[in-house]
Amino acid sequence: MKLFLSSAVSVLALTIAGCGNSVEVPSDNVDKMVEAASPSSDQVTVQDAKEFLENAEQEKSVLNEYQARVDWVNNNFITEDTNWLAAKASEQASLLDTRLANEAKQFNDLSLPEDMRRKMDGLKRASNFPAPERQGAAKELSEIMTGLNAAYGTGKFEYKGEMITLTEASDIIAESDDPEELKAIWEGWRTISVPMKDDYARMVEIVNEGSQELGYADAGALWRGGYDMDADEFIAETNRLWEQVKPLYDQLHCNVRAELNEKYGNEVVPLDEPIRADLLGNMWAQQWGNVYETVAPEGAAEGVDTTKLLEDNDYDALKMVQTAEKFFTSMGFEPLPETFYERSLITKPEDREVVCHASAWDIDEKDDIRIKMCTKVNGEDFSTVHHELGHNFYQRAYKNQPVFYRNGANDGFHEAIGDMVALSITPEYLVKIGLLDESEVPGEDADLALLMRQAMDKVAFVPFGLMVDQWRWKVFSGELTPANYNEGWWELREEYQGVKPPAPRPADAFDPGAKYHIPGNTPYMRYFLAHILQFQFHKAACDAVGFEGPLHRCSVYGNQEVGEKFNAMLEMGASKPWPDALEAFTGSREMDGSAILEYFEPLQSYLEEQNENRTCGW
Ligand code: X8Z
Ligand code: ZN
Repeated sequence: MKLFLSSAVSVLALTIAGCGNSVEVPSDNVDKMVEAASPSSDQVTVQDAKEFLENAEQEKSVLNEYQARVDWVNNNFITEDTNWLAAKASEQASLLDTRLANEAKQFNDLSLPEDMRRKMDGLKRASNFPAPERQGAAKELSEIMTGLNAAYGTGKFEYKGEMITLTEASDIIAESDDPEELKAIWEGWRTISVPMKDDYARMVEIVNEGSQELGYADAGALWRGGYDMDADEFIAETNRLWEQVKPLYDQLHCNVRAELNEKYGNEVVPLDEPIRADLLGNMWAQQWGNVYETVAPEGAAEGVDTTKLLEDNDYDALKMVQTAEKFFTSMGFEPLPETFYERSLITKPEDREVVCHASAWDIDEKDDIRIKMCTKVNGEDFSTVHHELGHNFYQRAYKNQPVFYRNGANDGFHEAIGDMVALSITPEYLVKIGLLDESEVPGEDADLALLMRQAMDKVAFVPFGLMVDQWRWKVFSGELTPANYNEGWWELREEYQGVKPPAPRPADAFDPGAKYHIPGNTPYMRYFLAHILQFQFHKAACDAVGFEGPLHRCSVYGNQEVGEKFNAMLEMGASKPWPDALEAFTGSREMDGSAILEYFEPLQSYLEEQNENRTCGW
């Protein structure tokens, strides 16, 4: 089973089901290797390793489908009992992962064909949250992780005498421009995570112990080891990518702060300080699109308001999903199976507790793919629907890979697929699908507006995408202890994003826990990488069709040639190091921020002009 993203439990078992699938070990020279086993391998042979991997794949297939189904029910219907079941399934998965990872160690010194070595390495990182071998550890870990996920999913707080959910609170953060109200809602949501802190700290101890048993310094090192490069090199790589994008972010920040200052005054938005995080239209200030109107370039022609178009055309959640599906099929991908529509959850049920955070699921690693989303009819969720379907189409493209390779080339690829497709939602595309009238297509003079809207989500996100796991890396390494979890979080928020809380935080606050992926235990650097990769993919696709205009005007809707090339990358799954997959589609072996810079180039010039007489920075 593989889902993107969702519950704690799912993350425990990182590899994959495919019950009944025959197990392939696509090495053509295993037999030769058996004869020529290295001298250090006098106890175990390559044949032993081959059999071990075959059995491991079978075992994981069976358990993962079971766990996926239990998890699906738990995330769609959070109760005492489904939490109990999910914790049990997670414990079983965790025990299996730990056993297999430890058994794999016996082959450490054996010279293996590259493909088998890759699978062995993958096995050691099968879980991002490994339990240690000692009795009771997997149970304790699974119970904590399931509990954290459920606590987030059911979180509510009192506002004006009523208990409100994240969905309701988010609407207020998106729409209100009353600083007092925004502050109250922002602080209110953060009360739900206060009780998580002790469990979180205990979980960190357990997964560090498990990671150390696997030979990693801590769980952060285990996570950083998943990118076909040295863990330290990966840190340098993320910093390099950030340095590329930072000048653009700094300009955007400077302009947004100045516009918010005009709106709210010096008291609320001082011009030399980080921006108050509750004023940016999003509960975590991770995407700022909801305050676009405040920063809309003056005098520039209007862009396109997708929310309004969807509303005016009577779109509902189902139609949004079908429209996104059509984008993929227009590129030559097979339509989604009927079961997708029968089994997915696409609107928020009123009668039960669900985890509303959007996710894509692969229940059996064959055809039972689904999404779970409390979809609202707006532009943001229209993009998210494409994001989720990107996961599903990727899952289906690599379903014929061996079990251990049914995954993204790296996790950033998985997050970038649907986003790349959504970059093709241009005005011209909206005309093609009947959402916009030909006469309403904004001219070149609206490019600034289009780019500003996009930057408020995509550029604003980049430092947030980077800092979340920088925080977790520090937590895992012990550089941050429970006593300074929260200060450490806000130091990074300030350093990278230039945002600050609306008021000093209480001593017991655990603000990281109010962001889904912390209690949901989903690594986050994947989204940072995806924000670089999606533009790289988009540029490669546009180059492939010979598009000559500005990148943000390019749409690859209906282009089967691009679809074929795209599919060639997707169907590789994780069978090869990610630079091979990247090269297959883009011709380059390096992740590179120059495509996002090229996309926003006209905006960058505008921002620099706007900021000319301003003091930027914080
Ligand atoms: O969690 C998600 C997706 C599911 S994989 C909806 N995203 C991150 C977030 O919401 O924080 C997509 C963008 C970043
Ligand atoms: Zn995703």
